Amino acid sequence: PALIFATSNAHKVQEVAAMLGAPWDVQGLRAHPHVTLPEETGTTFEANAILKAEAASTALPGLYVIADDSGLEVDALHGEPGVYSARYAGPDATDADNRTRLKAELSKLPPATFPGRFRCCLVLALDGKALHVTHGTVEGQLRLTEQGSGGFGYDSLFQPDGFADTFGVLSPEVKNQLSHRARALDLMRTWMSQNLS
Ligand code: ITT
Repeated sequence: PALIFATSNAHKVQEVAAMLGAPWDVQGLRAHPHVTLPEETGTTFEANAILKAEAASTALPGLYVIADDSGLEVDALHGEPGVYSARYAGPDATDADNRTRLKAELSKLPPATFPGRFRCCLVLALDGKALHVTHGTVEGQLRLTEQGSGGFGYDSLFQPDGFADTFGVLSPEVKNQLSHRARALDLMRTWMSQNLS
């Protein structure tokens, strides 16, 4: 069956499509241009993921829809950028702008290691109602200089625990084994296999 991923982020679609596999046919919003995503007015990943999944599934009756709200928390920045990860450098910020802001904020602090984590909330919805919510986290350290060009967003600054390289250097296969999104998707896959025909 089709699983419509209600996101404007092609990297998220690529990762989830690579991870989920049969029987699901993961599709982005390209084939459904009438679907517009709501403003992310929530203050938690879960609230924003529910907003996106429920709005898109209202516009796509009878279709299973997932949404992902995710971001980076840095302990030394009191959890920032958090739910504002996509808008850290401003409303129209690019990933590169956001990385530049993060490096600038970390550079103002006394030299230290900077523990943090990526979080992902996934929501599955049908006909405007959330059916299931899962969460995933990956712990690691922020680096002050970018390393590698793989992945997207903050990947080139984030070194997952147990590895000596950032997600910008590690292969997509490695990222997809241990990422916040992989962990949330594992839980969603299990629920779908037990609850959907
Ligand atoms: P949609 O809301 O349309 O899904 P978005 O990119 O705006 O797309 P979010 O609002 O969930 O998504 O913001 C997530 C931000 O957190 C994203 O812009 C990245 O900068 C960062 N992020 C999330 N997952 C990431 C990952 O796996 N690697 C690197 N950065 C990630």
